[in-house]
Amino acid sequence: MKHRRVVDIVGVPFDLCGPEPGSRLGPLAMRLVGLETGLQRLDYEIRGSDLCPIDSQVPIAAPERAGRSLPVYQALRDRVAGIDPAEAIPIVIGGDHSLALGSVAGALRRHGDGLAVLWIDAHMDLNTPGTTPSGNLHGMPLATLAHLPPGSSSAKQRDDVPWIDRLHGQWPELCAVAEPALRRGRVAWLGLRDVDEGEVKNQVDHMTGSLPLTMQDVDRLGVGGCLAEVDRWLRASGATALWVSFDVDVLDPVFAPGTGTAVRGGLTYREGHLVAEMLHALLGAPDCPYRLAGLDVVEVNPLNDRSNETARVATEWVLSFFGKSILGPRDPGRTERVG
Ligand SMILES: [Mn+2]
Repeated sequence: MKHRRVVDIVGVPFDLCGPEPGSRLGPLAMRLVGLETGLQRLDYEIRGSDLCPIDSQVPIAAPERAGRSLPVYQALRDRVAGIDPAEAIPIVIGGDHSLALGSVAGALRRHGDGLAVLWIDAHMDLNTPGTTPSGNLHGMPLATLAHLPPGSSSAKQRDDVPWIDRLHGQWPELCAVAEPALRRGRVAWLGLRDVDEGEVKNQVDHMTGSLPLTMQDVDRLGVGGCLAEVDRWLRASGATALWVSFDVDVLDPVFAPGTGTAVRGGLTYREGHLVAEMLHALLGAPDCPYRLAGLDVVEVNPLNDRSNETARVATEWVLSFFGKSILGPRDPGRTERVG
């Protein structure tokens, strides 16, 4: 009997930690354009459900948000940790990117030290209370996962983020969601183009061995060259599992306008798909020493969108990531040679 692959889709309709609400509708929007039927057509069995119902309460005052978010991260962590990697692959659909604290923390419980993360995003998401310009937790998940020290906040931050002291107080609790912490050399970024000065400092000072690939790297090396670099880095680091965190804002806003913090100069539709297809090929290669731990797809915000285009492009990306190809299953592996 043919082995059926199983995916466990965890929708997280949660968006308290971006600039404005709306990405709580992302999981629904992606289901409505056929995420599940598309995966079924690729012969995946679908499990899972949303982590919580869609909350209709707005607005929620900024100082309250981190406290309201903590139980969501903990619940998501426990949910992902409860998925046996031998049985199913977790797909976490957001929601804002702060929820990766929960999803990756869940994967860390399963894969421990061997877990690496590929952060496909226009942003580095490595701010701490000492560097954040906005106070929004969706710009800090990697810093909490890696247990970065909070740093001290500037006078300007105190003006811009009046609840910054509360955030400093909550930092240890937020970091404690991830136990063990993500190893600091085990993060690669792809598609960076809007990075805060403080994040660069955090990366240089604390993230020795991590691999930041920017849009300029994509321009110079192409998607294929960048992914070959990621693959080399993963093999050299001895990683045994890879969590892929896909923020739809890595795509150019021409193709993915429905997101909270769009930045021009991103991946084209074709480049985005090539990333997905090549990751599929890398992870499926017979000698690949690391296995797929799971996938986040975040920051689809239908309220900023045009005709649900962004949920559609994100869904198509997921299908490519899970093996959809132009010529179907008989496509003779043309994307398998990388670099
Ligand atoms: Mn992000």
